[in-house]
Amino acid sequence: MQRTAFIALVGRPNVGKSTLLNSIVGEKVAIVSKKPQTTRNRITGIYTKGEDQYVFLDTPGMHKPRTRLGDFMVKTASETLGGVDFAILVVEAREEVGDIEAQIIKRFEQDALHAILVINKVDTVRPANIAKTIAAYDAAFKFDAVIPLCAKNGKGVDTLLAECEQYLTEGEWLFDEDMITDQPERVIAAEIIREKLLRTLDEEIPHGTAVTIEEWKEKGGVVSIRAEIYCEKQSHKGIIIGKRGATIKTIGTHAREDIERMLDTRVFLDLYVRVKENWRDSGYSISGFGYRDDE
Ligand SMILES: Nc1nc2c(ncn2[C@@H]2O[C@H](COP(=O)(O)OP(=O)(O)OP(=O)(O)O)[C@@H](O)[C@H]2O)c(=O)[nH]1
Ligand SMILES: [Mg+2]
Repeated sequence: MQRTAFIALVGRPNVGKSTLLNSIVGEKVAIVSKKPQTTRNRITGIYTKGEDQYVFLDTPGMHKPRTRLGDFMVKTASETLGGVDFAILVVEAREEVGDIEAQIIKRFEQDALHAILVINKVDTVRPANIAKTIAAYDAAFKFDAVIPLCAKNGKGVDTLLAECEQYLTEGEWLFDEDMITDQPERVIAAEIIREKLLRTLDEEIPHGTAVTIEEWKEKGGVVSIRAEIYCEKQSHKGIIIGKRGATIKTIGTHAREDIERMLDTRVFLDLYVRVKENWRDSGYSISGFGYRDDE
């Protein structure tokens, strides 16, 4: 008999939710960067073992939104919590419950949602800090389990998966056995380019970028992709391109390598940079970039 469960990964930005998702499914389905607010959409990661299928939903980090895109991101995370069997709250060992975490916990209470607490990045903290963090969260909510782990090297992820088993219920799988995500390859390719922007550029600029795939052609064992990078200011465009095109070249090379790995084929990647002022506050633009804005 097949069993399945829907599980939300929630938490503030930058705690390692997407890293954990990738670690669970064993491949990169969600982009990761050092900068907060990397994830913008809900991302599905599917883990199937024997008769059991776990559908994990990675979400944008919960934060106080300052743009319409931010509103969309927080709404996405919040709505995801409405449709799952249980949640995993991912935190870092901060020794106290933060405002954002307290709000998420309130939501668990309102929805009578079961939750597991994951204390991530244990490779960076002392055991005493972990113990204090556990004590603080124990006092705030009755988590079904508390699991310290390291999403980056995978240590503790097996324990988390074993803990998730109790929530499985009998029911037909929604996805094929060999599927690890429901995102189309084009969407992942655009995300990979956005990841390289986040990793290459300073602070604010990459947060104002969006990537669209304009062309995708396969011929003679080569995939040719034309992608457009949108940024918010003419000056940002100059920075993205760099001196004599050096920056955009680096971004393109790194993105192409990752896309080739994903598709297991040779790739030609052509990148264009365009300016669309204040697109993060335009409902029209953000839905055009694939961030639905229903309001
Ligand atoms: N040292 C260490 N770093 C980690 C670990 N897990 C994630 N990171 C790093 O933390 C940063 C943020 O990781 P993400 O997975 O993008 O975090 P996120 O929670 O998805 O962030 P948003 O999408 O912005 O909400 C990256 O630089 C990761 O490499 C870990 O277990 N140990
Ligand atoms: Mg993320």
